[in-house]
This record gives sequence, structure tokens and C-alpha cells, in this order.
Amino acid sequence: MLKSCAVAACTGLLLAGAITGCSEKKEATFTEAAPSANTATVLTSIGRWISTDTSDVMQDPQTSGLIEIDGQLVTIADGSAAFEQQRKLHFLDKDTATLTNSSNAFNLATKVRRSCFSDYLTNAPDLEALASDPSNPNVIYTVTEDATRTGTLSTRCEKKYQNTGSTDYPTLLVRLERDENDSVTMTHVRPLQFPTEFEVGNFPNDGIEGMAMAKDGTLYLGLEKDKTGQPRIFSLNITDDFWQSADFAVVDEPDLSVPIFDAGSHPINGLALYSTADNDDNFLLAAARNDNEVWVIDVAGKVETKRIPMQFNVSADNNCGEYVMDNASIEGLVVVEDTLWLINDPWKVNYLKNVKCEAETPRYEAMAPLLFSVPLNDAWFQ
Ligand SMILES: [Ca+2]
Ligand SMILES: [Ca+2]
Ligand SMILES: [Ca+2]
Repeated sequence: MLKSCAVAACTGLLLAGAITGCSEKKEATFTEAAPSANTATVLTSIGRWISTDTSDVMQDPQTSGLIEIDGQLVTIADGSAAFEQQRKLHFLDKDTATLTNSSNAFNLATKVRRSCFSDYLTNAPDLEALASDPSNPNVIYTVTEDATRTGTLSTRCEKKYQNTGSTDYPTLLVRLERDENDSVTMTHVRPLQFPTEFEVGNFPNDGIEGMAMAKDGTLYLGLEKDKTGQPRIFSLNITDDFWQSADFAVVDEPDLSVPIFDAGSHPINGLALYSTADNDDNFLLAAARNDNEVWVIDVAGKVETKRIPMQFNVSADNNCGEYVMDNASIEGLVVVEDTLWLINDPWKVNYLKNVKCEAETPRYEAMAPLLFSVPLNDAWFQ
């Protein structure tokens, strides 16, 4: 949940020479407000309301991540969602934009129950992203963000995990596993440590909001903003013995051309990975929700980073014609074959600004999410 973010006041008059304060990071140079390279055309996506068997629309799930499992899309609720939506995987049929199933509220394996983080993970953890493990279809990773309301540690645990390099309560990486009965368990948890030289800052509500995992076991972690207000992408190498430790997992920072800004809020809120069919080049796709943009970042750094401007519409329905949203707030994205799927996280204080047609008011009041898609464009990866 990142509802404290101010709407980007600055539309990005980015002067290459004005980029400051980020000497550690590789600089992506954008010389004008319009996105770089060959992506000046605004890409419009028409969203569909996610419906359920029992209600017109999905009720307040605060959808915060998106992956694909067995042809279905899967999302997760953050800590500000209706309680019954929390700590579950929600399965969506992408062809019909319907909720087909929700898992159990995650069980805690003994190891997690006996960990320092048991209370927080049992109550209302703020789960903000999903990543599927390419090496095991039953394994999924999620990550926690804001623990200011419910996260308290014992004195012993606080001492053990005080050097987070960021927030007081550590960011937690959680391993989920589905069993043959589709029951989901939190099997392992590890707190993350950000090296102090990364200058991440202490922003409990501007943490890791997007994750994606590559075939080589690299888990990418998208941060909303650091001390200087910049979005960042970190990584972890999830080795075979990664989960044998309960110590801090120290994040690394790969050399990626993440856009750099001189003002405004440009938080990364969702991350997906795309591997090109021909030679398996990896690209990260990041949702910059305040900017209505998707960023395309070449993991190898050979292709220039692209910023794809997007417009989010709502499909004609309910006797309402198609219309442009005031704010969509994309928070999850995943590539399935040649399509980029995106889901939004209704932004509570701003969502009703989208009402253009009275018949839609109850859907906005329900904080119901929409499902969007766009075809991938080869030009993004060249
Ligand atoms: Ca969220
Ligand atoms: Ca946030
Ligand atoms: Ca998120």
C-alpha cells in the first residue's frame, strides 16, 4: 500500500545535465519530457472489471502483484485490503476477467511460526508483490512492506534484526509453496538488509513493491523510492541453500539503467520479466504507476531503457461508454506469451475521481480492480 505517495506533480522536464545525487547508479539519460527512444505514442489499454461468481465486482482486494500459474493470473492483497482478501492467492481467468478461486489464508510452517516474524505474518502483513520461481511452479515469493501498524518484535528479535539499512521493522521475503491440494503455506521467511552505502532511507510505506525472478535464480526487487526520491531495482541470488539461513539476506544492486528523476514521485509498483524467444535476452518491465508508464529495462544493458506512456480506459459496460480513467494505479504486471497483463490497486483517496458515469459508482466504492492488457511490441526490446 502506497497511498501516501503524492500524485506526481512534476511531469518530468528532465534535463540530462540536472541529474544529481546518484553517482553510484548508472544514469539513464532522458533529455525531454517525452519518453526516450521510439516510444512517443501513448499506448491505450482498455480495462475490464474483475467480477466474481457471487458479486458484480471483486470487493476491495487492494491487488498488489501479478503472476501467471498454469494459464491463470494470480494476484495478492496488501495490508489495506478487506481482511477476507488478505494472505491469499487470488486466481483470475484472464479471458473473462473473473475471479475463479481464492486460496486458503496462508498457513505458517513451523519454521515461520517459530521465527521472529510470526505475529506480523499471522495478522495483516502488507504483502506487496509476487514472483513465481521458474524452477518450481509450486513456489512463489512475496514480500512485505509497511509494518508500522502491526509489526512489533521482541527485544531479542529487535536486537538481532536492527541493522536493516532501511525501515525499523525489516522488509521480509517470504517463500510460499502450494501443495497438491492447492493449500498455500509460508514455508520460509528471511529479512532483507540494504547495505548502508545504498542510501535507501527509512520509508515504511515506500518499500519493495515489485518482484520478478529470472531462470538463473536472480530475484529482482523494485523499490518505490530511496533517500533521494529515486526508484531503484535490487537483486538477490536465490541459491539452493538460500532458505537454510534465517539471517539477513543482503540485497545487491545490479547495473541497470533505471530512469533517474530530478523531482516528483515515480515509484516502481510492479515488476515483470520477459525473455525474448530468439536468444533469451532478459528485460524487466516496471510499472511506474504515478506516471502511467511502463519502463522496459534490458538486464544486459545493451538496449536503451524505454519509457512507454500509457493511457488506461474502462471498457463500455453497465450502459456506460468507454472512458479514460483519472487514475488507474497499476500495481502488478506479468508477461504471458506475447501479452503484457496489468492489474491496478484502487487508490483509496483518489479512486472515486474515476467516476464518469453514475452507474459505475458502486464499483469504485467497492474499490474493485480492473484487468488490462497490451500486446508486447518488438520495438521495446530493440
Ligand atoms: Ca499495494
Ligand atoms: Ca508502498
Ligand atoms: Ca505492489
